[in-house]
Amino acid sequence: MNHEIPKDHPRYLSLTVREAIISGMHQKVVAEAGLIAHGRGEAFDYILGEVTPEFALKQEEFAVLKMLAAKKPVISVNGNVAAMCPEEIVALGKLLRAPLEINLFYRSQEREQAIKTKLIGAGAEKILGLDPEFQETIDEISHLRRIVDTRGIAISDCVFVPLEDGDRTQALRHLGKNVVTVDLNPLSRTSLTANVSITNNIIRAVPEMIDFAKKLSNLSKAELTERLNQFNNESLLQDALIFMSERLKSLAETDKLTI
Ligand code: PTJ
Repeated sequence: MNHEIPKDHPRYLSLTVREAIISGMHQKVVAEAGLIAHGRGEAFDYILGEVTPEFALKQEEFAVLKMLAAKKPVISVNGNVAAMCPEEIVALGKLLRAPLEINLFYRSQEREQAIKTKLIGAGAEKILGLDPEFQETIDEISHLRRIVDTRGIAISDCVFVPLEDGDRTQALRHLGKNVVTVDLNPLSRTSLTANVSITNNIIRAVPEMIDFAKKLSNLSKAELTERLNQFNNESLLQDALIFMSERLKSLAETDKLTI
C-alpha cells in the first residue's frame, strides 16, 4: 500500500525514498534485508546533513574518471538501487557506456524479473545477469553473487557496485578488477576495500555522477590518467570521517540544538 506523503512535510524527500523502498519490497524488487540496509544508510545521511559535502563531489568525479578510463566498465544493480534511482542508473550506464548487470545477494528468479521490469520501465534496453547461457561462477565469492555474466562482470575491468554487502568487493579486487562503490558508511568493508568509495546517498550521488559524466566524457586517455592521479581514495575517506566528526562536534557545541 502506498502512503500519501504531504509535500510540505519537513522530511518529504526522505519519506518519499523510504516509500520507494517499501513499495519496492512489496513488488519483490527490494529484499527484506534491504529495509534494514536503508535504515542504516539513513542514519549516516543524517550525520552528513542530507546534502552532498565537498569531499563527496571529489569522490564522484574520481569514480566517473575511473569508469571512463576503463575498457569494459559495468554497473552491478541490486534491489535497493533499482527501487531508489532506476532512471538515473540507466542514464548513467548509457553515458559511461557501461551495461547494467543484475547481481543479487538475496537471489531469486522472481526478484531478478521484478528488477528487470523496473529497469526496462526506466529506459534500459539490455540487462545482463539473467540469461543462463551467459552465466559463469566466480569461485572467490561464496554466496549466490558469485554467478556473473560472461558479457559483463566476468570480463569487466571496472565494476560499479553501489550499496554492496562486503565480500564481493574483496573478491573482485583479488581478480584484478577496479571497484567503485557508493556507501554512506565510510567504515564499511566495501568502502575500505574499493578503489573508489563515494560516501554519499545514492539518490544524490548518481545524478551528480551523471553531471560529471557529461562534462568528462570527451577527455582523452592521457587526460583521464592525469586527472585520476590527482585523487587518493584513502585520503578522501579520511576527509569523510573528519567531516562527519566535525559536524557532530559543531552541532554538540551550539547553544540550541536544531536540525
Ligand atoms: O538486492 P540484494 O539482494 O542484492 O540485497 C541488497 C542489500 C543492500 C540488502 C545487500 O547488499 C546488503 O545486505 O547490503 P548491506 O551489507 O546492508 O550494505 C549496504 C550498505 O549500503 C550499508 O553500508 C549502508 O550504510 C549503505 N546504504 C544504505 N542505503 C544507502 C547506502 N549507501 C548510500 N545510499 C543509500 N541510500
